[in-house]
Amino acid sequence: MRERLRAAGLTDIADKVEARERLSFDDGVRLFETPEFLGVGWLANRERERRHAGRTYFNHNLRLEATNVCEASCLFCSFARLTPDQPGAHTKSVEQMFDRLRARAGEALTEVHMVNGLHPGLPFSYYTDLLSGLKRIRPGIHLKCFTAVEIAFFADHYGKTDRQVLEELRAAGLDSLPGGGAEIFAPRVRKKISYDKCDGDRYLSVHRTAHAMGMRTNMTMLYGHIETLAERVDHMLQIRALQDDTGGLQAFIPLAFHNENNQMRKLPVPTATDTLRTHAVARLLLDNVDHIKAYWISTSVELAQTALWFGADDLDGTVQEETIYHMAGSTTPSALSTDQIEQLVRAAGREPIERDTLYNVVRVPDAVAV
Ligand code: V47
Repeated sequence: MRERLRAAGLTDIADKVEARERLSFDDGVRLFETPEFLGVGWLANRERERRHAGRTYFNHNLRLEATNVCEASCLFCSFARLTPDQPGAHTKSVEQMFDRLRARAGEALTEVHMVNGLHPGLPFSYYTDLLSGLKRIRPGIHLKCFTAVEIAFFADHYGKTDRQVLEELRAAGLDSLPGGGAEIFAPRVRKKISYDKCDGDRYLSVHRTAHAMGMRTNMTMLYGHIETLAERVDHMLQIRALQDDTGGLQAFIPLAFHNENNQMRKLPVPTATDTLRTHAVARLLLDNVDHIKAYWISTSVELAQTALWFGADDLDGTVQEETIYHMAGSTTPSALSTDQIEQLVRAAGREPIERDTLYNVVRVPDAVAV
């Protein structure tokens, strides 16, 4: 492989990675542009194995969404409805949400991951009631709820600071923030695809505040639409800079654009090689982030398995009730059991480890005799 990397003019980057030196913006762009796809994957895999060997993390979680009414009009979104009276709009009562969790009483869930639309007509107490009720039903469950975009919306809409919102939600049971809403930070792109929700600086600032309060968070990047490769690198390096300051970020999740039932349906979706390369470049650039997650609902199950050899060490979770991607054309199942995930990881030649949201090991499944 060294010979291939040399022939592709990547020896300097390979040497830096080996010496654990930080890669630059230009290095990132070169890793995206080089035709030496396997070389980039090889470097990322070596880095992944240095950190985690063959270990591959997943968790037993439940996706919930309380409302898809959203005053933002992101062009890529197939899930939101602008007003409550539009066809397909729904807002659940807190009791209906509690029933969704109660229905899983027999399952060894460790996390609820909730993302909602930006609904202008609900009181703030709706969200605190939701959190405290979910915690009452399952006191041990980790509540990973509300993206930084939702936190910024709550602050503006209810006249609070970001910190007040986070503190009040934490007092009600919030444990950490999921990574949604990042899209691409570059204003050129953001103005076009999601012009009326919080900008990249605010997204990062909400995460900074959460980290300062001792909360852990994840961050994402929506790729494969109108962004340039340089804008992807810029996005990752802004995340790296924040992580240098706070250390509160747990995982980075590249999210592959899906093009059905939204205003960007004329664009093609990213190719398989683009998806694998994006996970690989993330592993190499984000030297201060422990985990790169392949979200199987976004990549496809097969590509998520392959990404485990291109820098990814996490497969997200069992998920169970997913709409954002399925409304945008994802053909994956909307749930996998922990047994299925374990088998997928093993079939990919890796070792499954069930974790909780904070990456504490919950269970190391026994290898199945063949
Ligand atoms: O914020 C919406 C994206 C995100 C589309 O933190 C789309 O552990 C592709 O953030 N095509 C929600 N992407 C999902 C998310 C996530 C997923 C898994 C784990 C974690 C975590 C977070 O989905 C949204 C948006 O960026 N999205 N529509 C679409 N058409």
